[in-house]
Amino acid sequence: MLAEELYRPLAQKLVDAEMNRREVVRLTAEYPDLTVEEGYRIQDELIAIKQEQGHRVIALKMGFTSQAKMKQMNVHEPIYGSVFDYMNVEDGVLHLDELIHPKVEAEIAFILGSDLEGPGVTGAQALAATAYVVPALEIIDSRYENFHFTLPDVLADNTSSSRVFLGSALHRPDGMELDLVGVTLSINGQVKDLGAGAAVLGHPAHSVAMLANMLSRKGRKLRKGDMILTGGITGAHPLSEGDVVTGMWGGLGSIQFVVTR
Ligand code: 0L1
Ligand code: MG
Repeated sequence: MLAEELYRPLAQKLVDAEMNRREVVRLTAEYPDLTVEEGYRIQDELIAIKQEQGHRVIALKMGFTSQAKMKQMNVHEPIYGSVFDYMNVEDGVLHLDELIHPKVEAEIAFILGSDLEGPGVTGAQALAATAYVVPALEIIDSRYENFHFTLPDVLADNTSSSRVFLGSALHRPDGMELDLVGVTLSINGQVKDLGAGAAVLGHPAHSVAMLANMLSRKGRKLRKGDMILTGGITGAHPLSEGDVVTGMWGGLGSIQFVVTR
């Protein structure tokens, strides 16, 4: 069991790695018995540190929501983390100097119109509670060397949250078949990846429901106005200086950004 006094310094180490743009060795190299629960507790400390620094959580995010990724990581449940205000990029420019080794993936974000409290929330209930959906390009940037981590490590590292580009138009989900929404992710005019909303647990609303159910184990619930990034529809692709990245979602619009030093 991880000693009580280690949670804060381990979280601080990951905060420092992000701020100094310097990757660190995964925590489980030193603490091989770190558990999933302890990973989430370090994440809680990390969130507390950032809030003490004046940052605000603007969204929750789900990760490992595709069967392929869960199998690769040998996990049976997705993971969740937080997205902070300073991570929301509004000018269409991703600055590599602020990051370690960023990758981009295409997602759909949900904005709730009413509270959602588990356990037992279904995808249909999550959809009914959704006011709007909006396309999102998420930037993940593990603070660990070469993206090498185990499940507790990535939980402690706030699920690699780094930046997000959100679509400018909100869309009502009524009548939309979000599982059938097609997405292409292009870099410099070449389609690098594509997929459909169904890549996310069969339907992205299932991801919101699962998050509500996972949070309920901790006595938490999703609230009206919360934004949830539901998980990658495409894989995550590394970025280089000069890249022009374009995501296009059927019926939801597109997002473009450039990568600079
Ligand atoms: O957003 C996500 O899919 C979570 C990613 C966490 C793991 C990674 O860094 O690949
Ligand atoms: Mg993601």
